[in-house]
Amino acid sequence: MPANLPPQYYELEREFKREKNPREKLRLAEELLAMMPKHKGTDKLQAEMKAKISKLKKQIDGAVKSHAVHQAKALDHIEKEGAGQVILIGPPNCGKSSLLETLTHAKPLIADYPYTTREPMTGMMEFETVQIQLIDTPPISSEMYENYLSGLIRNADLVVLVADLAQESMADDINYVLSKLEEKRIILKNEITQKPEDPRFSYKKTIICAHKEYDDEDGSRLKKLTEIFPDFNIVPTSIVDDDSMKRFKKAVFESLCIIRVYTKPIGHEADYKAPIILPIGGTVEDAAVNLHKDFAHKMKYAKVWGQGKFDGQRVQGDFVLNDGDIIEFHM
Ligand SMILES: Nc1nc2c(ncn2[C@@H]2O[C@H](COP(=O)(O)OP(=O)(O)OP(=O)(O)O)[C@@H](O)[C@H]2O)c(=O)[nH]1
Ligand SMILES: [Mg+2]
Repeated sequence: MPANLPPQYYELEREFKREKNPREKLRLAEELLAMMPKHKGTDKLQAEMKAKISKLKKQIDGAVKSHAVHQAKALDHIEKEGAGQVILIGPPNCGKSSLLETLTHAKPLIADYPYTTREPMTGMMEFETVQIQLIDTPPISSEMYENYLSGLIRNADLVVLVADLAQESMADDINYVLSKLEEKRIILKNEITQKPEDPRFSYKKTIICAHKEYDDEDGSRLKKLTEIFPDFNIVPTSIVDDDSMKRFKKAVFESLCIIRVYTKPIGHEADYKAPIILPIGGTVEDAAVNLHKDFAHKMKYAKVWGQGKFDGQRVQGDFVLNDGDIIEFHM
């Protein structure tokens, strides 16, 4: 039986063969498997691809565990921590490291000259009851693009593209970043409603941070930015404006499209310290699985407190939860 593979498959396969980075190779292998029509004619091909995927996973796993690689630091991948991973990217000197320093306990190098940051650095940003991981990165310009940035960006849950309102060239600098990433097959978008048609590309949810807002005295640069990038959510910020930092945190949380659900042991108060994080649309069953993989089978029903429902409403596994809901599981 012929495999009848689409032409895009062969393009992607060539890409896969050329790729040297194991993580990127794994991503492409998974795309190839997803693209394969599932019928008798592709049985062997599917099995081969699954074997390649498993081998790549082992290779990556082994590399992470190996002391030598640990020492050399794999810059293209940072383990996720907290409720979401957010990567700060942008032109040189726009204030990425200053944002990391202001919003987390991290102590990055900050200077009034460009190309200060040489390697990614992480920090945890607190927003109400959750911790969000921020990654500061080296700048992107015509003089510099660290190749590992592509992997880091693809893996992140959200991109914050930082524009420098102190620079006349701020819109050109942002356009340069957008086009450079497009060259690397990463498209930054305000909203992602579907996968890219060409599987070699990745879409990444992005907000623009219009930074150093006080350097834009008459607001003309912010106005220009909103006119040039009307599709993006633009958040004006300054590290000396606490309110703007609060707005920034809120915008980041909302853009992550997640909800916080608090658990409540029967007869006790809810635990607000360690919420369960679910994607928007997450159900009672998702929350149960998140706690423990067997929990969902054992659960008979749950009680939920929150907006738009009566207190202690009895619900089943398919009940859709909202941000801030409190849940009590009954076995
Ligand atoms: N006026 C003003 N200056 C800021 C603000 N945030 C950062 N800066 C200044 O901008 C300069 C660059 O800041 P960094 O945080 O090092 O910028 P960066 O984007 O990390 O720079 P690279 O690592 O070189 O890409 C420093 O002099 C900061 O003090 C702000 O909100 N307002
Ligand atoms: Mg920096």
